[in-house]
Amino acid sequence: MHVQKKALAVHDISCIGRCSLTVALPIMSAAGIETSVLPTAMLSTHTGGFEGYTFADFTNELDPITAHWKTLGRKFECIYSGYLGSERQIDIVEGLFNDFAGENCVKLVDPVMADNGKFYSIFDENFAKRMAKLCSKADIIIPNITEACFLLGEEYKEGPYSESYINNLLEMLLSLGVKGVVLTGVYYDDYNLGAASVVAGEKPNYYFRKKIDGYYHGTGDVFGSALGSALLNGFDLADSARIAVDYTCNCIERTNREQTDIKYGVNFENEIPGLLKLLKII
Ligand code: PXL
Repeated sequence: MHVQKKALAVHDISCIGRCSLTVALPIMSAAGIETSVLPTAMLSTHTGGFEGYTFADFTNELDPITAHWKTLGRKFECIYSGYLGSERQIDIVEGLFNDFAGENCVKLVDPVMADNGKFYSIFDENFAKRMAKLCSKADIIIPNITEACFLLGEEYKEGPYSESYINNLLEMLLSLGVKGVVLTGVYYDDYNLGAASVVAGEKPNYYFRKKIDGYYHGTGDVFGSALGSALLNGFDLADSARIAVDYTCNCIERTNREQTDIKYGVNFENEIPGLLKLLKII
C-alpha cells in the first residue's frame, strides 16, 4: 500500500508574484505529498520590485491554529519553513519542530532574508542571529551565499568563488549543528551557476547549469519546494539538489523564452510535468 507523505509548509502568502506558499503548495502537492500550510502573513505582492504592497501579519493566528492541530494528533514527515516575518515567528517554527515532527521528519529551513549581499526590506543582523539559532534546530538548511554569510556573521564577498571558499562555507554551516546543507547561487566562473551540497561527515557535491542573467523572483522557493519534494520521494541530498537545480533552471529558461515580467516570478507551472519526470513519478 502506498503511504502518502505529509508535509507542512510555513511561509507567507504573497497574493501576486509566485513565491512562498503559492509556489510551495502546488509543487509539493504535484509531487504526491499531502501538503498542509501555515501562512505566516498575507501580502498583496512579494516585497521585491513592487511599490506599496500591503502586509497583514498573522503571528497572532498561529498559536490558536497549532493548538487546534494538537487535538488532531497530526505529525509531518517534513516541516519546511521559508519567509518568516519576525523573530516571534521563528520561535513559533521552533515550537512546530517540537510538536509536529513525526518519525524521520525532515526539518527543512530556508533562511529567507537576503540576496546579492543585502538584506530584504524588513530584515537585519539581529534577525540573522535568531535565524542562525533556528537553523541549528533544522536537519537541512538551504541558504544562498548572502544568507550563509549573514548566518555566520561573515563578510559577504562577490563571486566568482573558489571551491575552497565554498567548502569552507559548507563546513561552517554544518557546524551550526545540521545534518545537511545545500548552498545556492554558487559559481566559479561567469557561465555556470548551481548548488553545492554536503551531508555531515561526507564529501561535498556540486551541480551547475548554464547561467541566465536577470533576477528571477521566487526561484529560491521553487528550489526549496523541489528539494523537499525530492527528499520525501526518497532521493538523497545530492540527487535532490541536482533535481532542484534542474527544475529551477528549466523554469527560468522557459520564463526567459516567454519574455514575461520577471518580478511576477517564473513559470513553474508548465514545468511541473518535467519535475515529475525528474522525480521518476511519471
Ligand atoms: O521568495 C522569498 C520571499 C517570500 N515572501 C516574500 C518576499 C520574498 C522575497 O523577497 O518578499 C513576502
